Amino acid sequence: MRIDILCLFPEMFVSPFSHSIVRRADEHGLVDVVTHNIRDFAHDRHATVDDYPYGGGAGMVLKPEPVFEAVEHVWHATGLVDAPVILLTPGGRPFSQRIAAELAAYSQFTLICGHYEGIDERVSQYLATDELSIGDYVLTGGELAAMVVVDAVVRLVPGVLGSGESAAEESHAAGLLEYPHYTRPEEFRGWKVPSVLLSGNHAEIAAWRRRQSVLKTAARRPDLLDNVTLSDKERAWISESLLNRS
Ligand code: 6GU
Repeated sequence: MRIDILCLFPEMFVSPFSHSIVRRADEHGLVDVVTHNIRDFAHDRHATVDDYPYGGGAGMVLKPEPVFEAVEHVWHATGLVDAPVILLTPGGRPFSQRIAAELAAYSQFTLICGHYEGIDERVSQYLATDELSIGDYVLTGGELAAMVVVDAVVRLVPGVLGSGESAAEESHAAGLLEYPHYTRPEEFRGWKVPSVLLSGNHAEIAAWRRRQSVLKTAARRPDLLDNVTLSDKERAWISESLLNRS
């Protein structure tokens, strides 16, 4: 998989991508992440990439020409023109595990990091194939959002996670939050590990974990339950726990 990132601060990616799972994926030749500075595609000798907003108002707007030309440079360099071009902006579709999995199936995609007060609307209309946001808060630029998207996608690329790590069982993969984890010691400062986990009874352990996942999701993220199929018994667990709370 190849991921091209177009941004104003490519240096921001150096440390995160040289420590995380992204580095391992890169070393194994599974993922190639290439950053580009939009400023290198500016037209004037001052390398201007922003300008005043038409109609007035506060802040500056990222000009369209350097962004279009940076994407066209990627197309020329890779010979592929039907890969997704994703604009990272607080106004985008909410990024999710489902979208991460969809992106992980592509052999290539491009991320554009917005900046300033905004980016010329023609990038959104005529260049980007999608727009993503990583949450309901405002970041200074799209770089941190790009790191989040790359991390979430890369760990889903086949072969990136080791055999001991599973992307299938974890939070959100099944639409539920993950069950609690414990490791040694069996008792820490008087707090014991739930005895079922020490029982060696795999069916009981699986049932306990499922129940924990269902109840935790119902308590913290009931919105997630709209997209999950639960058995009658699991629904009863939830009703019972809600009764016990009130
Ligand atoms: Cl993708 N960009 C910016 N600037 N802020 C954000 C965001 C993206 N997602 C959430 N906040």
